[in-house]
Amino acid sequence: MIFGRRGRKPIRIPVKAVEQWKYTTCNYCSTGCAIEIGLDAQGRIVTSRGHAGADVNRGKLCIKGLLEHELFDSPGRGKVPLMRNKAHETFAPASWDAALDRSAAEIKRIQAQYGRDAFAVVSTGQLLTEEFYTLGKLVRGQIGTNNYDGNTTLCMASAVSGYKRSFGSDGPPGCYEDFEHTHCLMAFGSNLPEQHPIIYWRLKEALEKRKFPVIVVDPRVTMLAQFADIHLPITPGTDVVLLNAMLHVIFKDGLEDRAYIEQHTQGIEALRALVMSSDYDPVHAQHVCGIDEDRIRQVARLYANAPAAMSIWTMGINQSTHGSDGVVGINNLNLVTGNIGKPGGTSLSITGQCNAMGTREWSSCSGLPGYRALEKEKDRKTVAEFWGVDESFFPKKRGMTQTDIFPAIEDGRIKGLWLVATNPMTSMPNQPRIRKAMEQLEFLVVQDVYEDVESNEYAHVYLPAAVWAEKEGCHTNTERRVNLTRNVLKPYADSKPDFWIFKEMAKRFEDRHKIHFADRPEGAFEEMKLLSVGAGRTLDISGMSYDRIEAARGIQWPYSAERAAADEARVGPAGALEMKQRQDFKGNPRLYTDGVFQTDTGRANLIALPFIDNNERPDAEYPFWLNSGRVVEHFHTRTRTGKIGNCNKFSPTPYMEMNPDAADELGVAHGAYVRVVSRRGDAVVMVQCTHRVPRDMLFIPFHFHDCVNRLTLGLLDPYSRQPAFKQNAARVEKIDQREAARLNLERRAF
Ligand SMILES: Nc1nc2c(c(=O)[nH]1)N[C@H]1C(S)=C(S)[C@@H](COP(=O)(O)OP(=O)(O)OC[C@H]3O[C@@H](n4cnc5c(=O)[nH]c(N)nc54)[C@H](O)[C@@H]3O)O[C@H]1N2
Ligand SMILES: Nc1nc2c(c(=O)[nH]1)N[C@H]1C(S)=C(S)[C@@H](COP(=O)(O)OP(=O)(O)OC[C@H]3O[C@@H](n4cnc5c(=O)[nH]c(N)nc54)[C@H](O)[C@@H]3O)O[C@H]1N2
Ligand code: SF4
Ligand SMILES: [Mo]
Repeated sequence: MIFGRRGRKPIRIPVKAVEQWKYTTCNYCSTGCAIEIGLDAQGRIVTSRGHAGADVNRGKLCIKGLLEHELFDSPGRGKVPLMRNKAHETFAPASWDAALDRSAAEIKRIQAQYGRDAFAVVSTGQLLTEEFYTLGKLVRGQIGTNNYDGNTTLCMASAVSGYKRSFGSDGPPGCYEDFEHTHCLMAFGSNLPEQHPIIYWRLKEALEKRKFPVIVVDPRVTMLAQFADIHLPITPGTDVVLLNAMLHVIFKDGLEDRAYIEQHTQGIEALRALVMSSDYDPVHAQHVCGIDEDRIRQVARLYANAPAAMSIWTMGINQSTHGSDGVVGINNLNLVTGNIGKPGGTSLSITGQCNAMGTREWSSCSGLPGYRALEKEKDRKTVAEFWGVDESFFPKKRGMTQTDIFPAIEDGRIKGLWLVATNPMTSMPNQPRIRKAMEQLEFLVVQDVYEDVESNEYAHVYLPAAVWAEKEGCHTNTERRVNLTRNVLKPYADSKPDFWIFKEMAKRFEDRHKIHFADRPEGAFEEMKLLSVGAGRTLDISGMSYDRIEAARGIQWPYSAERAAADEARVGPAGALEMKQRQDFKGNPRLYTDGVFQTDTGRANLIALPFIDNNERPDAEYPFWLNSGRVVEHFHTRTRTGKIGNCNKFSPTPYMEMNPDAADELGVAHGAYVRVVSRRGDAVVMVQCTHRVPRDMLFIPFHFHDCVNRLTLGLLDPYSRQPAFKQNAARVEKIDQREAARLNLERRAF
């Protein structure tokens, strides 16, 4: 292939000899891009590309997806299981049998000595859905601890809880296609261009065809804010006040959708009474949320007058002491304006990890598989019968969340922990406290792709896991689209698929319950299909199969067996279809199109949300808001992207955004190292002077170890138990530059 202008020396890109393309889904963020991996004649990976026929990405990928195939043999991967000697001094290679035997024996010892719930399991949003289902079966059906949660408590818990409070069930009701229909889009605390680049591209495409206003609510001038029509630089943690004030204007001007409210909702009186109080009159609310009164009125009118309006949000809402209320507030706004379940009118939580949805649906972390609840007798019975276990083995309500498990380690209620695909040493708030908790564990198993992951420092047993296309199974993305990753290559060295590890562990618990586990992930998927049907269930995947999913490049649930049969009768079997016909297997783009919700009455709940100001706030001693988040090149704790040259090269240094005026005031130069101090600890970072943050705010990406989470407090949301990672107080101190440079070089060891 040759690019370049006539007469100039052309740029040559060597043609790679691809013999075969294999179908996968990206394993980083929740956008859910379809990736094809190219293999040469010897079966070696030579390249990858976005799938042109996939609805989600239509051939596009971001930097992480483009380079993802480089991670299979990246440095630091776990080759064999490791076990620590008794004195916790050395880590030595062990056989799989020895590592699993020891783990099972320690779990049993701890449970016998301290009670079943004294052993906790913390999982993730990174695994395949079939693996989540299998882990749930093992933990709920055999190990029998109720202290089982996922890192989704750091991420999506507020969205889940808000959806349940408003609609009676989890499940984002909209889809990316809504951009094509909407007349007004409001984005709360979501930076699509960096965190979901391909969703951003879908939004840009829609805007190029048809202009509509984009309003961004974020205290930072993010890339998305730069491109917005209106940017609302909100005071951190006060989105609920803005949302209540918008409703105040909507009711005052009579812009609400009365017919929709009357037919499909309940609770309007209490909501109206609260938002009409003087607290939420924009005249007063502006002093709390930092957005001036006229702007609030303008945005409220724009939103309510649009024929269809939609809201999206991510961590700026969820990671807050008002996370769940923020989600309910967004749902209130959309219900009051009749913007649920219609094209371009929706409350769409942009999910985080590639399979954060899969774990919500099938892992049994906070309940039982298929959005079933431990609290409901009928649900406990159905699952107990299906798995062949005694119903009384299930607890009657959910146990601790991840953010409650660590304090319980501190006070001795929990003695043992199994970490599956999560790295709390870097990702949990208040790292000094987490470190102390980890030191106290009698037994810790770490199951991760990388043996150099920080949490492994405290492990007694390390289980090396296979990654991404070394395995086979499904993910569910932000818009409820189930997509497939085919197995492309063998697991690295002696690492094993998580599916295999869970099943091997299950054999060691057969003395409690002998449960049937499917041989292959596809068998587990078939089992999940059976559990997904039932009267009125939204989460129906019974019409899906691996072949249908691959043919359609992903199918959105609900997708029933009847619907699949009708689709096949119309256009033929999945395998034999032309590209155009494949689109007929899409599934359902939207939920609640009939205005019937999953509550007892079928009506959605409108909920009054009084604002309580309970954040740690800047003061004389710690005068800055400390905000944290992400950059495009890195994913989370950098276990993967930190090892991939072209990701790490573009973003190698722990840095901090600081307003140039604030830097001037303190005499801090652009590019200088500083010490940032909070009530929890300190961290050394390089200053990047930028007007992206206001004068009283610092922003630090959380990807680097020993960095921002040494400083964060992480107060919890009362409903979701999700930490407020983004609202903390800190101060900045000057330090010796040579000493700091040395410290940072050491830290860049990879
Ligand atoms: N490149 C890359 N992409 C990713 C990830 C990654 O690590 N790297 N991780 C994935 C995951 S798991 C997730 S959860 C998503 C996260 O995706 P995003 O939530 O979009 O990313 P963040 O940078 O964490 O936070 C978004 C914004 O919230 C703003 N914010 C802070 N406080 C407030 C507030 O009080 N109100 C409002 N309205 N906004 C506020 C911050 O200023 C920040 O700009 O990204 C996913 N995609
Ligand atoms: N200050 C601050 N802190 C934050 C956030 C923030 O915005 N600010 N965001 C929070 C959010 S939204 C999230 S989602 C969390 C993320 O926090 P973590 O879950 O701790 O972060 P990851 O680095 O994704 O950890 C996943 C681990 O799983 C491993 N892994 C990947 N694939 C597999 C697999 O297939 N099998 C196995 N066994 N292991 C695998 C990776 O190597 C990695 O070590 O961080 C939270 N922490
Ligand atoms: S946008 Fe997300 S899913 Fe798509 S390639 Fe990038 S990281 Fe992967
Ligand atoms: Mo996340």
